[in-house]
Amino acid sequence: MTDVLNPSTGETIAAVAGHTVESTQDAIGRAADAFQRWKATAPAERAELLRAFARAVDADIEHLARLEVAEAGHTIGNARGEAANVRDVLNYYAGGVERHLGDQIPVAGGIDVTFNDPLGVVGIIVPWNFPMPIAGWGFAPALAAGNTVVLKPAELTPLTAIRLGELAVEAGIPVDVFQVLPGAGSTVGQAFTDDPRVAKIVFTGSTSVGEKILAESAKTMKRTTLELGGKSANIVFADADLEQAAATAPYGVFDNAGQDCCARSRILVEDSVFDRFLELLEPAVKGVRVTDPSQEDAEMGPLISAGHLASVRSFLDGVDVAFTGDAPSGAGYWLAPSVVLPKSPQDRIVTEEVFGPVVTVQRFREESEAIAMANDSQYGLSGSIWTRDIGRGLRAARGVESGALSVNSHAAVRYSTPFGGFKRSGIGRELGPHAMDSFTEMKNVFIATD
Ligand code: TAP
Repeated sequence: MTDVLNPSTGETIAAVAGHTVESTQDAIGRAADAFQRWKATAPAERAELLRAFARAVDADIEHLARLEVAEAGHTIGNARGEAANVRDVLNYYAGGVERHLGDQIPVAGGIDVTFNDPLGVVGIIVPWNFPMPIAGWGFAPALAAGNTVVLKPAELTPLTAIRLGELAVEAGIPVDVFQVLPGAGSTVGQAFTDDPRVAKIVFTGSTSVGEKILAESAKTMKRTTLELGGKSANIVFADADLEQAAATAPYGVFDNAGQDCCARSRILVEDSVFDRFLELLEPAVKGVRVTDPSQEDAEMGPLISAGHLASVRSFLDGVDVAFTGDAPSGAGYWLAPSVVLPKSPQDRIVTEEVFGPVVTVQRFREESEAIAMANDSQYGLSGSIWTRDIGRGLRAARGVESGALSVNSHAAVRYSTPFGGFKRSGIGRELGPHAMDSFTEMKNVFIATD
């Protein structure tokens, strides 16, 4: 049994039995059997079952949200939005089941058509930072495309995933089509990667584990979608609405206590407005309400664990902290939002993913330098650009090597638009209109008519 702790208090809230390698292999075997039936389900029926699942999630939003506040320390407002996101993603891909079209291609001597065949069993490995949405971004399109799913939540945050598994069954999703298997990454996750019956792995988490999964998946030629780390830039040009850019910058990085692969954790500010921007940023950071995440007005909660808090704190050793916000003291894993002025672009705090409520602010002199600084990273997941010049906004958005950029906004992930990273931020795209393609093999069939 593994204890699940409330990160706001450090208290144990549940104990969850983890799967073994053997019980994981049994579950994969049942998922492989269920695949034969699920892929043969009539499209309209599969779509209706996913809509029923969405309705079950909708009816359970408050319960799911309270679980997420308790196990992950998410603010109650965010947690409700995350449960609603699972519902919305299920509905979105339910709408895709009957619209996942193939092609008819002009050829001589017959007709040529393509089919989107499901892959089989899909293994989804989920991290602790957004336990519900990240699970849904994988299982909704996977199920819609006709695959069965085995899903491993993070050991730190298994409770909402377990509940989603129950809701699927209550909604009528056939047995073994969607199984949630709590347990350790080195046991359950590794068993997914090792098993030749698993056709695809969807992994979200650290770049180091992602690299391992990619290498090991090659042995059985598994398809992979990897969503890994980030070190995204928030570029503020001198012609931007500075008040708006400064007021929103804290929420672009400190949301979910900075435990967000899309966190805009490097603010790059044009030299001529650097000092003014910092003057505006300070009250905005101090205004972030860091408190008990179950309170309706909470804007930031604790970090996920004592170990992670120590890891994030280690980035603050020996750096120049310009100013901080507030955080509760006492029990729980709290850290005040912190703004750092790095000494060099090579500082660890500039180059490595901190995954906590810490942001650096650096200056640039011209557009080309801003883009070069944004791209001076092994990662390329997200980013923001603030300017009133639409041409510059578009040039910068095209120039930054990142998968999901926003101009005059910190919007990152919408279920109707593609999401994923360049460079070492990952492989493949989740969400958006084409996500079901990555859960199918395209089959080409030629039928002679002559
Ligand atoms: P990881 O170790 O990468 O964990 C992510 C998931 O992978 C968890 O479910 C984990 O299981 C599982 N896992 C671990 N080893 C595995 C293996 N050998 N085979 C298959 N699955 C395995 O991340 P973490 O330790 O939680 O966080 C470390 C750092 O990763 C963070 O500080 C942050 O920088 C980054 N991170 C990034 C993201 C995103 S969204 N890109 C999310 C979380 C963390 P367990 O239950 O055993 O942990």
